[in-house]
Amino acid sequence: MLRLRSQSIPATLFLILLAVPLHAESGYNAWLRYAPLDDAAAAQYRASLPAIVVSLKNAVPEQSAQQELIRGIRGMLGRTLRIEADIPGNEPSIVLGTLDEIRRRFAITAALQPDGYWLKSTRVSGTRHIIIAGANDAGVLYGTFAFLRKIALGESIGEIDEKQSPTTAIRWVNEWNNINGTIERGYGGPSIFWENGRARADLTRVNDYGRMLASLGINGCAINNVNADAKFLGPDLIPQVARIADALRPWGVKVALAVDFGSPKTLGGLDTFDPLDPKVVAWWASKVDEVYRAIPDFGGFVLKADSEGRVGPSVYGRTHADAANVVARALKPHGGVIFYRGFVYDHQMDWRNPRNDRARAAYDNFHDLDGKFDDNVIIQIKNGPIDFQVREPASPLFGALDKTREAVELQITQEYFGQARHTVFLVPMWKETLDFDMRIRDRSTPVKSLVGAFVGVSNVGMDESWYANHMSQANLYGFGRLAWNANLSSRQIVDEWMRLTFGDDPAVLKTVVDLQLSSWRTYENYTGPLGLQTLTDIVGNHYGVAVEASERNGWGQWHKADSQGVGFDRTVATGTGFSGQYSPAVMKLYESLENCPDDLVLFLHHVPYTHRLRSGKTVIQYIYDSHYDGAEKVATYARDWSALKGRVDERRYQEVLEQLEYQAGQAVVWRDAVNNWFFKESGIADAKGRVGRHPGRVEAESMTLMDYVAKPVTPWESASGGTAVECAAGKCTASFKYDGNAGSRNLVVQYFDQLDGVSHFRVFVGDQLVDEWTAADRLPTRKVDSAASSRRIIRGLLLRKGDVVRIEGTPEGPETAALDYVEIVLRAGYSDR
Ligand code: GCW
Repeated sequence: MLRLRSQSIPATLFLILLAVPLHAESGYNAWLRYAPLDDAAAAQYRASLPAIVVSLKNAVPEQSAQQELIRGIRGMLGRTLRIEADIPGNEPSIVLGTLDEIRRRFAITAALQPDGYWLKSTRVSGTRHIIIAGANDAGVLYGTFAFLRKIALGESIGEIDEKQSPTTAIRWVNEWNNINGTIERGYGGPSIFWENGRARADLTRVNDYGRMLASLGINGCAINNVNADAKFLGPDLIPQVARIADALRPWGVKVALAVDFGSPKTLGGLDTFDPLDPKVVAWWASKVDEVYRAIPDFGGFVLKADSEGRVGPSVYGRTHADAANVVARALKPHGGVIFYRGFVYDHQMDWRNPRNDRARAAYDNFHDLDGKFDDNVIIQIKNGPIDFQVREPASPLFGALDKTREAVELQITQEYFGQARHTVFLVPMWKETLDFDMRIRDRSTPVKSLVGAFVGVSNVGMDESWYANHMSQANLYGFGRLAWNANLSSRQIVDEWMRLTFGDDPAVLKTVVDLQLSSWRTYENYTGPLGLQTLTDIVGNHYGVAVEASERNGWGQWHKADSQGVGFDRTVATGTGFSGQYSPAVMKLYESLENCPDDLVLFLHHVPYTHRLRSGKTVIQYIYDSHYDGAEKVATYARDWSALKGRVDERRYQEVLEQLEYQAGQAVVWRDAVNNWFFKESGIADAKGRVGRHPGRVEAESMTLMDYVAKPVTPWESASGGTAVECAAGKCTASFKYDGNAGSRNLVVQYFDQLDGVSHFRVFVGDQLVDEWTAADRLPTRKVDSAASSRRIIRGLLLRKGDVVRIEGTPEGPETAALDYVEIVLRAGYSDR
């Protein structure tokens, strides 16, 4: 074997080792990368950090804490801490333990809430020790992560004395995973938990996910879809759930399950699931006993009943309290809780009745039951009254339950927010809900003061980066940080996340922080502003634009736009009375058109298109302008990110760039679709003359077509001119003559990429092939529609008047190599290179 000569190697080898992660980051370690600190910082920490670690307990979470500390210090400082069994008399050490253990050894203590921690530098007979004390075992773990975070962020640990306790005791995630490995509304690949009806054989990813959760202080995880399969409580699966619990336990994360209310019948073989029937009471009790025998630290259940086709207590004329309590009483002796979802509504509502209003449902279903729920029932309330839309007011139910425990449910997975293909940082939106003052009894009562638990619908998957978008990780990070301390600001959160995830190069930091902080407003601008909701295809994939999808059906997400006006009258005076579900002070704000904030005006009022907003703009002009602003802004995101080449590791640089360029293209699709729709409906022109006019655009249907056939697209607004050309032959071409001035131009090809085929495209100028690509993306549609609409930019083509541009499409499978239009422009996307 070749032996390296040791003298000259170590320094270079060390540098190479340090350099590697910069070029090959997959995002797997998210904010827990422990990237090497720069030399000066590392030297400082090395000088002040003890070389020894002592854990006062041998139990699991402390052991994880100790291992994490070693891993983190090794990564950041290139030094391996030595484990000692006991505190050394004359050498500095880092000591991990609960407050009780620390008190016994150091005779110092502090007041902490459960899960809280204390980072404390102290001296014993002149020797310095750093204490990481937890109120309980989990607190030791959280303190360790906090300590490592401080080092990663370059904060001083010299004379440290910091206490933190979480503001809410229960901080859980829900994973809408199915037993076959699919995830409802998951965009980061298949389940990390389940595969083919069983827990995955290899649960390494679950363990690593537990580590990520613990780093944020998240202490529970419901590992299956709330549209629950009763089988999860069956004798085959309980041991499987126990295996998953084993993988999460080292990180202090309790496992929980979503359950089906019909289980006593479907699974238990009873002839009823009536919550008041003694047989049903006994069934739940014995089932829960069985679960706790397998998993003694099991967290509890999540229950979606009487909603979206799930069975519930209404079958027997019972109340939600009856339903929640029968399960709660089974869990109670074991210390378990039940999260009962407030997301209960009728999805078969008559849209013709102007009094019907889905937004009222949660409050109407629950407020009369206040006081009837057992104390281990927590009503899990989505942030808004509809369903995770781009903007909603805070759910009035938060203010309607005086005697009942409440949880806020936030959606980390970006169902209505571009499904991880768009970057949208949700923390600013969540904070609006959490900080919203419900003015209960005319006193300051922000939502965050009313909720005792946080639940985030996370839906990570097997994708290396967990969500298939590096930027989306910031939403899990932000959820966890807010669940721990709802008073942190969005900027603080994103700044931390950013530095831990990408490092602290000031240019990168500024670009990403600006991008993330503006991204929600940007997304709202090019989707559904003014409280219109997302305007997406709500009866299909919840992804592409489909303005009318929410109208004239029972799902109740109506915006009620017609030729005269737009918006849903939810006032007490003339509408559905929704605004009356709030306290008088909030009602006053929402009830009158004059007081209502512009951002929610169409959520609460029906107005003519010419209504002037508080900003002075008309509603219709606001719709047009915001869509242009939004699309323009995403183009700047891609441009600004592209300027970071060489400052971010190559892989993540490329992946983020591709994502942002794609998003910039989709923002144009949204812009045109929504604006064209409202233009057609209202008949009012854009004061700035943009809507319906696209300089340099050549519709595919107006080109010279060989074998391509023009077809109408549904809904019409999802393609330019309402029409696409599709290829039914083996190969088709569409060509046109360029009649602009000579010069360098960008050529934008708007084509459709469905998920059931991989078409091939080639573009020629004259006889010269200038670009080719395959439509191999996995977009969530089989149709030629806005979700499939994709963009290819060919930059810097030197064109002359009279040049013939020819696009050749070769379809594959059911996909038809469909084309929408070509644009020849000076500027397109983020740069003119
Ligand atoms: O947002 C909607 C989703 C459903 C989901 C439901 C819920 C799990 O479109 O997929 O079902 O909410 O929260 O129960």
